[in-house]
Amino acid sequence: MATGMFITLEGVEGSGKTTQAALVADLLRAAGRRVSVTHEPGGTRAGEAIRAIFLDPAIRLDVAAELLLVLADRAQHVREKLRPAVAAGEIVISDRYCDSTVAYQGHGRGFDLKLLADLNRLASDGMRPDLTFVLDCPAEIGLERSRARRGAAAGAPDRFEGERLDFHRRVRDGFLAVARAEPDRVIVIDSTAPRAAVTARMVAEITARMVP
Ligand code: Z5A
Repeated sequence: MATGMFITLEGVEGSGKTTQAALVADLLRAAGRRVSVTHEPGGTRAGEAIRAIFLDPAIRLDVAAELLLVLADRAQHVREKLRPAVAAGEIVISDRYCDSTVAYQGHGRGFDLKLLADLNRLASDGMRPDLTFVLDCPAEIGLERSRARRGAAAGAPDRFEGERLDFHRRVRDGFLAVARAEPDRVIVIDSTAPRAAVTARMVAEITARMVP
């Protein structure tokens, strides 16, 4: 049985994570690997209920409640879905994980980074990604992509789309700080590049680390 692998995609809103998770998964499946794609918040039944509260701009949430919701979601996601799938030999790609908490609740909201490291360890049960891609683009570009997509779907902006630009810039800086601190785990990719070029780089990096 092939050895499982845990890959996370991180980055600002609209940076292309959802797009790339699907493209990369398709290519890996075509190469014969078992791949599942999941996301946070969400990914489990409990997680999708948490996500609905979390993203609803009509529900006022204190920042501490926001933090505890993403952690509760992660605790369920790891134990119900992520760990069993990797143990069964799958390549699991998660659209967001612990680094999003560091970037959004730490660099964005201002929670203490040491506290977040402890809480992330508790929520994740110590499960660390084998590989993380930060899909990096200026916050303005990501937000514009999200707005264009939402415009097409005529939806309302979520809790974070309504935040000021400097919040999203701090979040981007937060992801880049994580990448600088953990260069062996985290690869930064310029996500303003064409989609196919981003996919090709990601698949090459994953393939290079695969245990047959
Ligand atoms: N959050 C948190 O605060 N703390 C946490 O611990 C966690 C999450 C886990 C989840 O929202 C929110 O939760 C998130 C942080 C917070 N909010 N924000 N911001 P979500 O899951 O609904 O949203 P998201 O994760 O930000 O995803 P997104 O808006 O769907 O963006 P994306 O997945 O990165 O991008 P995309 O959907 O793949 O692409 C966006 C558009 O750009 C789309 O039309 C694509 O066709 C286009 N695109 C993609 N790639 C390209 C390239 N290369 N060129 C041109 N256009 C492209």
